[in-house]
Amino acid sequence: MEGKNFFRCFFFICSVLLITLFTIFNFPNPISSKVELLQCATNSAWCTSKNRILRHPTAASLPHDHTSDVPHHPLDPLTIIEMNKVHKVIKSLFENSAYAVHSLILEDPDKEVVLKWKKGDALPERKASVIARASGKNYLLTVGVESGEVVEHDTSHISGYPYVTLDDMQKVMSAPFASAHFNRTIVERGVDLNHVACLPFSPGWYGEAEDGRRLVKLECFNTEGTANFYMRPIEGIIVVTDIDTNEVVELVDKSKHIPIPKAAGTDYRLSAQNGPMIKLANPVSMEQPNGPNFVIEDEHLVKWANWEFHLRPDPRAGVMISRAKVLDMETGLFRNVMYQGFSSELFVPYMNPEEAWYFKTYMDAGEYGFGLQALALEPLNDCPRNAQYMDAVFAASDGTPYVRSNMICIFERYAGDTAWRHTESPVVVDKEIREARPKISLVVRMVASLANYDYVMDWEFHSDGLIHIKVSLTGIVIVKGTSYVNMNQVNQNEELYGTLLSDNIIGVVHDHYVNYYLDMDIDGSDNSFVNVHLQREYTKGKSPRKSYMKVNKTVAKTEKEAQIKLKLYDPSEFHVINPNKRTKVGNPVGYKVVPAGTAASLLDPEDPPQKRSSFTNNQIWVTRYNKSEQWAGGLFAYQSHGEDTLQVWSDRDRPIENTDIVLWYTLGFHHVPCQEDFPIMPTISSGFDLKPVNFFERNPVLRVAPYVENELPVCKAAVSS
Ligand SMILES: *[C@@H]1O[C@H](CO)[C@@H](O)[C@H](O)[C@H]1NC(C)=O
Ligand SMILES: *[C@@H]1O[C@H](CO)[C@@H](O)[C@H](O)[C@H]1NC(C)=O
Ligand SMILES: *[C@@H]1O[C@H](CO)[C@@H](O)[C@H](O)[C@H]1NC(C)=O
Ligand SMILES: [Cu+2]
Repeated sequence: MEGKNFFRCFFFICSVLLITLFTIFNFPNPISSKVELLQCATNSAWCTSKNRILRHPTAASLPHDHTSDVPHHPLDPLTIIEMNKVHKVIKSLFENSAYAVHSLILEDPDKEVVLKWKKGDALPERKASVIARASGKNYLLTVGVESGEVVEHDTSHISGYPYVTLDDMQKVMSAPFASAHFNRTIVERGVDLNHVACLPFSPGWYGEAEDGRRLVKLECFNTEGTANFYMRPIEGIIVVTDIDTNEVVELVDKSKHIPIPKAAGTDYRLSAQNGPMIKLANPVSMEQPNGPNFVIEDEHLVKWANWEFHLRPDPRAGVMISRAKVLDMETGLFRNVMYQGFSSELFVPYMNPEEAWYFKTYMDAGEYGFGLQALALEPLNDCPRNAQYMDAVFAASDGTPYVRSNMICIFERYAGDTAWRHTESPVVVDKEIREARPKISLVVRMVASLANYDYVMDWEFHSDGLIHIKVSLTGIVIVKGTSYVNMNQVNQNEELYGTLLSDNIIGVVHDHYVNYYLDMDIDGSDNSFVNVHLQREYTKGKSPRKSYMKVNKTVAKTEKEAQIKLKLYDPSEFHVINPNKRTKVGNPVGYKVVPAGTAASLLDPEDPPQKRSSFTNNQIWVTRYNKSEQWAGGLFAYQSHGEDTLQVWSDRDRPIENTDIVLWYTLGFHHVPCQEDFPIMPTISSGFDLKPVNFFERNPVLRVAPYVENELPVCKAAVSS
């Protein structure tokens, strides 16, 4: 009670100041507002202000109705108005007979057009790229938003199907219950038919016998007594179903002796926890009394510190970053770094060849739509208090738009790290020198929940020019039922395909790969890829030293020369440079990709899943820019054979020197589950960097001011009323 009065008192003292502050903030006079802020911070007015407790109500973070949105930039996603126009065209095209829209997105204007466009210019013609299915055929269409003109592209040479729609999934989930055999085997296993959920898993592709039908393999779970039904698999039942007809094609009914794992201890919800809690009694938060340092102009153009980029949600990739440019403090000019970057495909092969498991080799972006599965973020826990959110407008399977709110969050991060520092001891200089600068970055985040698994996808921009691309895995490991409850029951040589995590539950070994498309344009589109090889050189008696490490640079001439498998004892750096532009001292300007998450696939290259996801054959690839080569696992990844993949494009071995090139990076994790992953796994992360190399003339964050005590707010937890 006393605390509350204390805060109220401060609120009154500071309220006058606050009003003054708001008046000042409305004028572009950063110096005077900063002075006022200092006074207020010491009085903690910010700490009790409504703005701190409710998030800054800026235009970008207010829930907003998108019905009248208009595009401002050539790369802005299609608006509701535009999608409705395209929807009409599609409907009339199929003459109101049955069709399904699998994807309806902006068709990016040609790169030259976007590069030439300046704010204030008229927008280039708005076009939609539509993937639809009707009468058992895939359609790839370009639709003029205003003209209604339709161009159909021939895709008859590409195998596979577009990603399943939410409608497809919803409809097919009830298909097993039409089978009397299915009902019987469920009841025989002691499971109540009212507590069964069947999830549609993509079947992969294992030979031509599976062609000609769009299939799913449903696996069923007992939902009784837990929200975490994934821990209660009804092992050995796979219901192979035709998505188009909902007809059960085959029922695999094995492993009847395996019991359904118990529900106890599987629920992860707060309400289901009993026992002592780990308590962090003192809350930790990041305070930004003056609001964020970034602005989002015209809904999609993000400007922060020395960075500027276009950000849009995409139903397949999730987050698309375009036109990323960094301000050069030496010249005051923005410089191009990356034309476009996004997660192009995923590959998650489970390592169990048995009948109910062998097909589990998911390509989540191409089979399910990575962005489509990104649900609303949970403020304060998915993203910090100082985050702002961006909504997505996606198309439903009839082609009508809907809003996915809070799909992406954008926030500044101060994690207590240093951007650079040095201390010089007074032994050498008269007076000790201590210089340190805080590292502050900007994070763009999305979380895709692919049924059981959650992928937290971050793009983190640093003011020293570095871009950190991070994937965090959490959520629920897909498990296999077993009759074992203790390892002492398992024969020494018996293959479990995983780890016994709990009674009757095996966490099956698997991998996760995420391939990134990175169209680097370092100071322009014509770039080269350089292998900066580090090798051992011998001094041959010319020095007391026997050997040293030497740098040997080789420019890759063709695509095959840029198929890179990382080697720990034969290392290289990998640079994308602009050979036509040099620094003052004569080095070509560049960026390097700094690998991490380097798990490499151990599957046979001719194994069907590996062929389909052959982008995991190398960690780094470089291809010649081609607008239609975006999806590393193929345009139609679902049941694809693997003839439209990054490997196939790269094997054309086109010239890549001093031309427009695309860098591809495959981030990988091997995952041998452990007991800590039960019943829900603690987050594990890995990320790689795009880092400037001889891009700037000098340390680009030299002229960053340090923090001083008075500038930072000191707040207590928000007072509840
Ligand atoms: C199977 O069980 C479900 C749920 O009780 C029921 O709705 C359905 O009609 C049953 N199917 C058959 C073929 O009996
Ligand atoms: C540098 O590397 C290239 C390609 O591996 C090799 O052919 C060449 O001999 C190397 N040069 C030196 C000086 O080591
Ligand atoms: C561009 O990519 C498409 C799809 O892979 C291919 O058919 C076409 O030949 C490519 N064009 C060039 C010039 O490589
Ligand atoms: Cu995993």
